[in-house]
Amino acid sequence: MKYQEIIASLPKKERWSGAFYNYEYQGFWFSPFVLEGIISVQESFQAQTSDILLCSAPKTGTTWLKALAFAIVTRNRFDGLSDNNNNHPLFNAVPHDCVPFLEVDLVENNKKDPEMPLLSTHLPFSSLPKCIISKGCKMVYICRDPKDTFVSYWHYLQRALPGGQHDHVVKRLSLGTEFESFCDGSTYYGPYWDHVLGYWKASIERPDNVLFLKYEDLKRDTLFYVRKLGEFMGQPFTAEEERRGAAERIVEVCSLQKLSRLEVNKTGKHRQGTPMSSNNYSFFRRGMVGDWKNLLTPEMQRRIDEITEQKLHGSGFSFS
Ligand code: PAP
Repeated sequence: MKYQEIIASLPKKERWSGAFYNYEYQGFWFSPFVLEGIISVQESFQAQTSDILLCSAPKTGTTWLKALAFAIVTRNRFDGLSDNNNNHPLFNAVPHDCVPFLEVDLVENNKKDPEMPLLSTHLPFSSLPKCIISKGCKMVYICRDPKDTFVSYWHYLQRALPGGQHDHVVKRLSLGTEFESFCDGSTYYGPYWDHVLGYWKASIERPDNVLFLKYEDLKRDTLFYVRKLGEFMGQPFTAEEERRGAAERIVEVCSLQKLSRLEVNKTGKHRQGTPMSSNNYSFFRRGMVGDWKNLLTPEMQRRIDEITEQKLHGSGFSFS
């Protein structure tokens, strides 16, 4: 409630036929359900030098990155990842519930499990609490082709919302309207391209602090990036671990196929009873590169490609 005056003064745009508004804050658009938390963590979050942030815009590989990073950093704490170790957190909770989400979970109490350095955020680089940068915290950013990101977002809305507080919205969803909002940057945490560029520039300026990944690369050679993540997060795989295939095992356990078949991810709910409630299965769908071909018209494809070209021009970054 503390920040309602600030929020009331922000530019806003109607979402989902008036179901609620998104607000523009510091150059990005946010849903009202996270905005208070964002302003609050910007004011009072206390980063530790050892914190490692998993950063992403929505629908770009967040769930997968959380699962992989969590499995890597906790591999000596939880007894392996064998199929008969039913106690491992990844077998009992959606990856989102294994890694605290900065702008929601760390708002009031700054308490993190001291043995688990990971936290996650969808915040753009420019809106991160300043102490995260000044303390030199490590960050891993994942991005994805904007066309697949939009398509994933579109399917997510229809899978996540039913049965929750926004059930009534599902009938009002329109592909055309969502597409326009994605293109004009007003879907949550948008503009997507600016989000990516913020972390891209940070990764060039601070390569030791920011590891920049692409979903498509992670799909192409997951094992290579699991090893890279281990090194970057200060926990490289030892020769003994390599001999017993520890990195390979993490790749396998965190695969879409494995995670999506777990009971908790088929039937469980994330943040049940809150405005951010969603069905766990909505975080796992096809995981395909190029799935946009199954939804976007040639005109839509052209439109996103044009925006991408304009936005990335001169940045040195390309999605391909
Ligand atoms: P979030 O921002 O709501 O957390 P996020 O995890 O970033 O969503 O994106 C979901 C996408 O990641 C889905 O893509 P799709 O809609 O194109 O299928 C989902 O299938 C994919 N995904 C989730 N888990 C994995 C995984 N283990 N491996 C590969 N892709 C995954």
